[in-house]
Amino acid sequence: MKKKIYIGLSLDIIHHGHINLINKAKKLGNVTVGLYTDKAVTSHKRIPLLDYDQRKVILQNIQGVNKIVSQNEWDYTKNILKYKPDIMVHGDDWKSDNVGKILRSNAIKALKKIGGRLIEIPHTKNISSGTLIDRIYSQGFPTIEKKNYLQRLIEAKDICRFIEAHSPLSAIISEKAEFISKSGQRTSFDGFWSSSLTDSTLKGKPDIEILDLNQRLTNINEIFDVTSKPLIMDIDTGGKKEHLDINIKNIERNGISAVIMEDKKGLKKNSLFGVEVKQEQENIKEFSKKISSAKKSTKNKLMIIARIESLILNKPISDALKRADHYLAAGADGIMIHSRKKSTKEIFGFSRKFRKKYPSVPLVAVPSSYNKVSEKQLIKEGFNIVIYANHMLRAAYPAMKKIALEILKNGRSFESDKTLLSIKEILDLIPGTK
Ligand code: SPV
Ligand code: MG
Repeated sequence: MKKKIYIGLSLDIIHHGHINLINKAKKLGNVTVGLYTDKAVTSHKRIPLLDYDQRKVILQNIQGVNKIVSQNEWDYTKNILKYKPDIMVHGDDWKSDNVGKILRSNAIKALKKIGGRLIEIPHTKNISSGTLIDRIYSQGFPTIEKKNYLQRLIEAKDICRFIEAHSPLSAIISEKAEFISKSGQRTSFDGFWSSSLTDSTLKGKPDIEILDLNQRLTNINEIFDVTSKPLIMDIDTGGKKEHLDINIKNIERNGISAVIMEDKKGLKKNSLFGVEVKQEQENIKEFSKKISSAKKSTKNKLMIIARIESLILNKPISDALKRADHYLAAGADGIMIHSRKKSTKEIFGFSRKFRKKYPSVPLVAVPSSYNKVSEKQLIKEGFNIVIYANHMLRAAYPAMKKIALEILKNGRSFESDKTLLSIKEILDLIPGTK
């Protein structure tokens, strides 16, 4: 009887390295391919360009593949124990990768349990899906995919993690940031938040809708020039309803994935002031009209997320829930519920009731004040997107202030040098500087 051979593939971009692997596996027996689901890929890296079903069609038409099963985790253990292959085949390149080493040792342990063994094939030189995909993304993110990309991300991930980007450099830092846990779990940010607060602060202006749309879009386009992750834009109140149609079309054309529009009116003040300043919530009917009109202006690529300010203005949870009903009926694609409390009591009071009624409507949290909350808790309470709304600028400001004062105090910069990026590092930071 032919031996059972197992290989795991994400197969987002097919290349000769895959064919080489399949051909070698084929010689050993009947090949089962564990095709990574979108969720499995996304738990480790970017969401695949092609979704699971599209990738499966490709795989079904590749010679030498006898069976396709889905692999739901980046780790092989579960599938090895389930499908009990005689041999698992893998490229030997995973030995030189930190996460790969952990996967390899887990796979060897699982194979031992079921009496199987591992055969490693020399990695096909000068090719990897990762490099090809990076090359595609470095060309920019096709506008048409942006909306789909965020929606697919919401579907594939327990929670999507967005971080404020006020400048191209802050966005580059966040795009590249990656944490690998001891168990080999890779964590990174899924995209950017263009914040009205930090965009305004960066320009030394108050967060009162004083920057015009073109200033905001210029900043965003500069970020898009050098990064490749989706962006959610804070559009404050959305401005005058007479301007909304042109503005929304402009925003969509610029490749933004979603806007968040808040239900305030008059001179907008930052929500984190709460009722310490005069700020007024728009009435439900008027704001619902704004949502419908914004939605009509899109070509259904841009998501319109309605932001409810009831809790900010000390109104009850019931008011927020009522507004959610109306805003969704008006066509909103998701809801952001905001709170400035330290405790999660009110925000979870809202999310529990909301989730019962709307099991799958995207729900967004911005835990700037209730920052003890963990992503795990937010997932449990039904949130789909977490936005770290101002953290990159809040990190930069004290660092810059400290250096400015130190230079004044010491009459030179020598003492500050140890906390600074070295001259070599800054020269090497952006490719092409040399
Ligand atoms: C922003 O980042 O500008 C926001 C979130 O709108 S908050 O500052 O909390 O209002
Ligand atoms: Mg704002």
